[in-house]
Amino acid sequence: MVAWNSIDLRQVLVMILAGGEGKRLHPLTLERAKPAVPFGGRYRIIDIVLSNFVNSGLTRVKVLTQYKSASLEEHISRVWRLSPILDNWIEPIPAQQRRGKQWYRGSADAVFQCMHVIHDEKPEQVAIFGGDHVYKMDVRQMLSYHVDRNADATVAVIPIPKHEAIDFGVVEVDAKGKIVAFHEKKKDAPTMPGRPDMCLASMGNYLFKTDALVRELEADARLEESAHDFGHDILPRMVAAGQEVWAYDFATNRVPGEDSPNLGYWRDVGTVDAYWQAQMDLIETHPQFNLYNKRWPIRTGATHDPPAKFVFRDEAQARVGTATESLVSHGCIISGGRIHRSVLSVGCRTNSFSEVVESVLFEGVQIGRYARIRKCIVDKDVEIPQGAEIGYNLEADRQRFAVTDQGVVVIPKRAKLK
Ligand code: ADQ
Ligand code: ADP
Repeated sequence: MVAWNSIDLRQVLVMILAGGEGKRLHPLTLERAKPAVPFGGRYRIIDIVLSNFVNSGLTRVKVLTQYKSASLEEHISRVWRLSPILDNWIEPIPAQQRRGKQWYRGSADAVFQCMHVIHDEKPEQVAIFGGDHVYKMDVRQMLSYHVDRNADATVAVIPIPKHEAIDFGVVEVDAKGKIVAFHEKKKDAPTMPGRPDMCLASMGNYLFKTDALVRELEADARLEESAHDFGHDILPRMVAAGQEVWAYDFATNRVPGEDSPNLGYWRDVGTVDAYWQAQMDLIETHPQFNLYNKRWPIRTGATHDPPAKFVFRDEAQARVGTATESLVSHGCIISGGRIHRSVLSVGCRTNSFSEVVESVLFEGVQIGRYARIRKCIVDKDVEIPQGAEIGYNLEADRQRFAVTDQGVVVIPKRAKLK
């Protein structure tokens, strides 16, 4: 196997696909792109994939944005701009309608429309990764696998339950790991040999040899009937033509500071339920996705907020601010009230006799006295009024808010509640 430290990492251009609309995350994505949705208190979803690249030493990164990208672009520009002197950069490329009067069609079109960057940078390899998944990956290991096989393209893969396969690209591989068939979002996708309940899914993360990528994108752009999508068009066509397209087994990836392979923890937080569950995963005593590994930090911007504060007022009246099994970000004031199994972003405030359980609070949320919320996602700057109860009577909640199949209540940004 080619050792990753013999590969010149500067020859790799990274393109992050961050333009998808994230419809299934509504109303959280009504005003922002999915990769800009807050996650884990301090972070935005895109911080996770960008941290994977920076921690892997890959620092020439373009983030391809499109849908409601203002908040995402602001975040990237403010937090992630690296040093041009060191030839490192992470920067957004907004959709520019460079090739005709339309926005990006599929994901391949997004890259095709940014072809000028590939021509300017002349990388040997191009990494094209999704911008909205929760996982840790040392990308150098995938890169050395890809270079070792002299692959035209390498697709990161992970086993998933068969009933979920309709939402994914599913691959069939030969005994060595070369992809022999690619089925994008098909109902009856083939299962893994000897595992009739599991399919091998594409994670939507690809490495391409630059000339193969350019050739395929140019050919695809000429095809009228193409959706110009990696999963629908580019990869199935390359596989059918017998090109060197390999599957990289994500379960073998191991990040520094964690003794087991990363346990295959990878979540597409594409629905509100999956998004809520991934945050509940963070507060486990021994989470699979551990934010506290200093050798693989999840990076984000710093603010000047003071530390979180917990106020002890009057024990007899239970006016004691406590948080258990929770993440509480800086700038929060737990001024009385009980927080349990919850994730609080920067600058939240809870008041006496309130209760916040199994909930996710975005920046600046205020919880009034005696208010009780359960299994709620509360978007930015919402004030939950005194005495309100949300999450205890879903029929009533449905009159006012979006409630998911699994009973998660979403209170949208700046909602005015009575
Ligand atoms: P999906 O995620 O459903 O499936 P898609 O909607 O194309 O596919 O999104 C892929 C990524 O590209 C996302 O990160 C999205 O935000 C972004 N994106 C989509 N359209 C874009 C555009 N026009 N411009 C910029 N970015 C855009 C894909 C693969 C499957 C695979 C799953 C894994 O097609 O094969 O199994 O990812 O989640
Ligand atoms: P409650 O409804 O919980 O009684 P109060 O508004 O009476 O809330 O404030 C409770 C306490 O919270 C204050 O006495 C103080 O200790 C703390 N507190 C309030 N605001 C701040 C602040 N801006 N910075 C630091 N501590 C604060």
